[in-house]
Amino acid sequence: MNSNVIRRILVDLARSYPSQYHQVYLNTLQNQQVRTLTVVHGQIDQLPQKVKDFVEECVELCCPDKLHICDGSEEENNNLIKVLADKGVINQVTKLENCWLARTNPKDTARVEAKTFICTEEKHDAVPRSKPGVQSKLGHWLSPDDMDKAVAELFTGCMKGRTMFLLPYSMGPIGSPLSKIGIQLTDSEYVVLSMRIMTRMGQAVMKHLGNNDFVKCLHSVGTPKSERHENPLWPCDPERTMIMHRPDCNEIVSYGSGYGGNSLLGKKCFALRIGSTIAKREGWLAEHMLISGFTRPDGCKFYITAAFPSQCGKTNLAMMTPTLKGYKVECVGDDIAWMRFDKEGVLRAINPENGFFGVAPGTNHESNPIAMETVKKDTIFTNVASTSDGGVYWEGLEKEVDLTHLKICDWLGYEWTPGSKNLSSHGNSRFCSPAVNCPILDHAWEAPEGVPVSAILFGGRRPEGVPLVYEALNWKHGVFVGASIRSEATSAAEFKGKTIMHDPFAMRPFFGYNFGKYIEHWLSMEKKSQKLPKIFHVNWFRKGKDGKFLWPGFGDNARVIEWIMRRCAGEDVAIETPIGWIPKPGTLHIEGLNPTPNMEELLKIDKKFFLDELTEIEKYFDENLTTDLPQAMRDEIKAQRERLSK
Ligand code: O2Y
Ligand code: MN
Repeated sequence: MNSNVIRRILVDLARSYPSQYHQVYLNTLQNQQVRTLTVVHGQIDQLPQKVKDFVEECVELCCPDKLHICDGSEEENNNLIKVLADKGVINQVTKLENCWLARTNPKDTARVEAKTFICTEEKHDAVPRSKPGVQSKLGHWLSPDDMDKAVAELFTGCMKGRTMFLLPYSMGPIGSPLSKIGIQLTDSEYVVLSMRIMTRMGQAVMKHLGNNDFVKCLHSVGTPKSERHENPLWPCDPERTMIMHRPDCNEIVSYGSGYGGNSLLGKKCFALRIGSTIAKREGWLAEHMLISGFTRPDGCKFYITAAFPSQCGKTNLAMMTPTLKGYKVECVGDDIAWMRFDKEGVLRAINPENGFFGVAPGTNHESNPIAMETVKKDTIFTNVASTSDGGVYWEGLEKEVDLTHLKICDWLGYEWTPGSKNLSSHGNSRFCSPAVNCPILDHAWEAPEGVPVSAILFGGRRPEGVPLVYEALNWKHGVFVGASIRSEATSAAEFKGKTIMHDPFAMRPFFGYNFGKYIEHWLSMEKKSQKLPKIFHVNWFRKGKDGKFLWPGFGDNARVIEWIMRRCAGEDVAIETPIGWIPKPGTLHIEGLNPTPNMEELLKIDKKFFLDELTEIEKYFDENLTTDLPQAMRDEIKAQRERLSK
C-alpha cells in the first residue's frame, strides 16, 4: 500500500480515537511504526477542522512526542518559564520584575537573509528579472518542488523527543477588520514565550478564528546531525537553516533557527513578507514602518509612519521624548505598519504587533528613556550581558551602570571586564517587551480602524550629501524617494561594514513579491484617495568635515517632525529644490540647541552629489529590475536629472 494511503488511514483512526484520553495515534513514515502523540495541554477535538488538519499533517511530518495547544494564559506562561529556567536556557534578571535573559547558540544570533526564500510557481512572481550575470539582491526564489523537497528533508522526524506547541495568534487587535490570524507550530518554548509578547496569542484568537482561513506557520529549531546526542541548551541547525514563504497558500515554514525574525513568524515572515502579498491582493500596504502620534502645544495631533532600514533608530523615533516644549509623542508601533484607505480616503494604520523586539546596544536613558522604562518588567532579553547584582548590561549603558563592584558575564556566559576587546553583548542583542509596558503608548494604539496617517517618512543613515529633511514633490516622486532609500549598512543582517547599501522602502529583506510589482502597487494608491499623506525623507546622520554628526538627533528630531507637521497643515515654510521641498531658512526650530547646528550644512543640496546618486540609483534599478522597473520611476529619474542640470 502506498505510504500516503497508510498515512490517511492512520490519521482517520487518530481522529476517531476517543478524545477524552487526549491521545492520537499517528504513523511515523520512517519506520512504519505507530507512534504515540500525547496531547499534554488543550483538546485536539476542539480545534477548528482546518487547524486540526494542519496540525495532523505537521505532526505526521515532524513526529513530536507531545502536543501542547497554547491558551495564552499566565499560568501556561509561568509553567513554560519554569521549564526553561530549570533547564538553564533562561536566567532570571532578579533586579527587574519578571525579566529573563536567554543566551542563544552563538551561531544563531540574527536573521539570515541568504537563507530566506519566497516560493512561487514562477520565479518572476517573487523576484524581478535582474541583468544577466547579476545575482538579484531583491529576494531569493524557490520553486514549489524544491520547497517540498527541502521541507521533507529538513522536517521529517525533526521534533522527535520534543513537544510541538500550537500557537493561535492575531496580527493586529483581535477582531479588527485590518487584522489577520496565524497558527504557528513550533518546538521551541522560547518562541512560545516571545510570541506571547509580540502577538495576541491564545484561546481568544482560536475562538475568533472559527473555521476561517489562517496563515500556516511551521517552525522547528531543527536537529543538526553533529549535535543529536549533545542535548544543547539552544538547539539549532545553522548549516541547514531555511526560512520559506509560500504566498499563494499563505504558508511559512522555518527550520534551523530559534532566533528573532527567523522564528517569531508573526513578525517579518507574516506581517511583512506574506503580509505584503495579501496587501497587494486586497489593495492595502504592509510596511516596515513605525507609527507615532505627535501632539502640538495647541492640541493638534498628527500621526506619522516612518520606514528606516533595520537598526536606523525606528524604535528611538517611535518612543521619542521631544525636547521641544509642549510637544508630546505617543507610540503606536516601532517596526511594522499595516495601512489602508478608509471610505473617506484617509490612510489608516495599525500596528499588527503586540510588543517590541528592540536592539539593546545603544539603548539608554539618553537615547531612549521610554524604552528603558518599557524593559523594566515582563521582558525577555536575548544575548545581552548579566551583572552580579542581578541586572543586565550592554554597550551604551557605560554611564548608567556602575560596574566597579560588579562581575559581568558577557552574552556568551564568560566573565567580561570593561575595556575588554570583546563586546559584552552581541550587536544584535534584543529586548522583547509587551507594548502595554510602554509609558507613552498611544490611547488609539488598538483602535480597530487604525490611526489616520498625515505623513510618511523614509530615511536612512547617510553620512554624506543627504539633507536633514526634504518633502517629496508629489506622490509619484515620493514613491521614487522610497524606492531609492540607501543607508550605511549595520549588523542586523549578515552585511557588515560601512558601505552605503540600497534598501528600497526599507523592505529589501522583506518583500514577499516582485519589487517591480510592489512599486506599481504603491503608485496605484494615488488613485484611491484625494487625501494622500505627504511623503518626506529624513536623515539624522549627516556628518560634517570633522566627521561629527551635524544634528543632535534623538529628542531633537521632534524639531524636524514639527516642521513636517506644519507642512501637513499647509504652512508656507518650504522652498523648492531639485530634490524636493526643504525648510525655508529660519522655519525649523533650533532655538535652545547648544551648540547651534549648522543648518546651512544640514540642508545643503550639492547638485553633483545628487547627480551621482541618481546615476547609482539608475544603475541599481537597471541591474536588479531591468524591464520590471515601472516607467514612472524612469520618468522620475529623468525629471530629477533635468531639475539638477538646470
Ligand atoms: O535579527 C533578527 O532576527 C531581528 S531583526 C529585527 C527585529 C526587530 C525589528 N526589526 C528587525 C529588522 O531586522 O528590521
Ligand atoms: Mn525591523
